[in-house]
Amino acid sequence: MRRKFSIVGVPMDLGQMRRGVDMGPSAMRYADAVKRLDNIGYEVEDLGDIHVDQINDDLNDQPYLRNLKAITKAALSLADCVDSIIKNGRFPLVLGGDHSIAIGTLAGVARHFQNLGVIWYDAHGDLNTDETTPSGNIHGMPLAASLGFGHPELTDVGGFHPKVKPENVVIIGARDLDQAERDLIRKHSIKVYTMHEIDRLGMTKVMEETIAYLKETTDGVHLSLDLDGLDPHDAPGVGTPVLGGISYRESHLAMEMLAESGLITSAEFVEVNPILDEKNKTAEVAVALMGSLFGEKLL
Ligand code: 6HN
Ligand code: MN
Ligand code: MN
Ligand code: MN
Repeated sequence: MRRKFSIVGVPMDLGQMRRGVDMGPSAMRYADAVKRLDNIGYEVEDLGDIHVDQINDDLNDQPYLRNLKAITKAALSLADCVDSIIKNGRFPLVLGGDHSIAIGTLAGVARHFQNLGVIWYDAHGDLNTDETTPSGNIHGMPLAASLGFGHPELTDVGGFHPKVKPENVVIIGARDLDQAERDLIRKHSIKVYTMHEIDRLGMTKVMEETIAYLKETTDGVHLSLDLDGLDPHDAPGVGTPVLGGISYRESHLAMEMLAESGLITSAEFVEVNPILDEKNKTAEVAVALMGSLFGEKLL
């Protein structure tokens, strides 16, 4: 893994309806994200936040793509930022913000890899398009957009698509998939470990298989970790909580196994909403998971 880290925040809350998730980057900084990585021994720089327009610009005329313009504008700035972080030989760590920001992160990362792998750690598939969305919320679309499905303004951020191929994606923790998302998963044979598989196989096996699967074909792996992948008991500060999720301990184990694998080349932690949280618990969980993902040792 690269030894130098660049942290960038994206105070984005326009991809969904619950305000407050734009304060996620601050909450994770308050939970000492920088110090946590610094203590492991990395050189860390915090680049601050990407600018996000504060207007719900097209709420009325685009009910199936709420705030499209402001979201794609921020996505492009984020893509350029992530691109230059990687060009500088550093590891990009993105703090969200709602999950719509992954469109920009992946647009930046994908410029550097022929066969980018993606681990989508989430209760949801985020595989909707403007034609299938039940909510109009773009945070339900970033994985679809990165695969090249959906509105061209989302799929073509950075001027190319797709950012990732279906066979290089692994979804972990899914338990709330819309019918169209299930159809897309089947049609494109996307690898998914739902909560059922996590219960049956255990997280150790799930991660062993995920790592073996991605190791074969990818030249880099992005981790997109939506805190709602965890159970709401452990991560209550999220906008779309779903009961029956991955525990904090299982998540630690998953991150530790990823650390040992050396596979991860970029990461983002999203959907932390301090307004809905209990004393910044979810931000603290996110930062603790960063610790294990980046090789923190207990002894
Ligand atoms: N997230 N499938 C639902 C939708 O509105 O498309 C929920 C999406 C949640 C997205 O948590 O990042
Ligand atoms: Mn706002
Ligand atoms: Mn998500
Ligand atoms: Mn989610």
